[in-house]
Amino acid sequence: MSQDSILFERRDAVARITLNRPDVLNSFNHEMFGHLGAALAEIKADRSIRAVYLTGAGRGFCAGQDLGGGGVTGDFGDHLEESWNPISRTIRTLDRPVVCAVNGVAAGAGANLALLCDFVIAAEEASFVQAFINIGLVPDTGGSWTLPHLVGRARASAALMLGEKIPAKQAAEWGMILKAVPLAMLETEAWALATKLAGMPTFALGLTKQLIDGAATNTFEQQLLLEADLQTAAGKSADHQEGVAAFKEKRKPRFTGK
Ligand code: T3D
Repeated sequence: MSQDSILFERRDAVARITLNRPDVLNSFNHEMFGHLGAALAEIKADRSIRAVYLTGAGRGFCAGQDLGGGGVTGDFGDHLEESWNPISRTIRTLDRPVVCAVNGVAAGAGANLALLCDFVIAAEEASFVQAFINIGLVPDTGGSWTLPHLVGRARASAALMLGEKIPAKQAAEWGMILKAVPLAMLETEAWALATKLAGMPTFALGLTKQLIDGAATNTFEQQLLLEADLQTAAGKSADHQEGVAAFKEKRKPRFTGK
């Protein structure tokens, strides 16, 4: 499937999504929410897709909500529930890893869209701007949750309350993203990571994602119990059997994602 504002293609077990409104730094209009939602629904339903790669076309990754023509009209909370929040929930609960290749500036909900992903690799030329405060809004698209968890209160306060550009290298130093690489290396590095993940034990990766998010709110005791539950499930998987067999036979495992 290929739609204008969102390009969606399959390459083996990796689904590639490109935000594609480069003239407005891939900011989201109504149509784009629909197309991204459809692409994510297709990925969710198709278990032969084992990793997702998200990037932007042109010089920006995503400048958040399209502010052209006056921006959002009506109740902003309702708009969030209809547009950004379903995307945020789908990415965080998707039982497959999502790699985000941030090719340029990521602002407002666009920055937080990137930070929802499991692996964020950014071009050194890119930056992250919590632009909400610059237009009198509060952070959304999960940023008020993700940022404090990723970088701690002091740095989250600086990012969210000052609304200044945070260069990719600084974002990496802060632990906001995995790493910053030269733009010329971005696609190669991020794609290699997505391909590697697509060949790993997908079921266990999905459960690991649940554990990582669980740790944000669980007590230590709750987390031990969650680990026990999810290990029961992982222990029954074909990939666990394959992993052990390959270890015993001193060969590389051939994981199927089941
Ligand atoms: O309830 C709700 O749902 C509210 C939802 C809110 C979610 C949000 O995301 S709120 C935050 C919205 N986003 C912003 O406030 C960011 C606005 N953009 C910027 O601050 C800057 O453009 C950037 C820092 C991102 C990049 O700056 P720079 O200097 O590299 O580029 P530029 O020249 O400002 O932008 C290039 C073009 O993209 C320009 O168009 P032009 O002049 O070439 O025709 C600019 O108008 C356009 N553009 C950038 N951001 C947006 C946009 N057009 C529409 N909407 C945008 N968000």
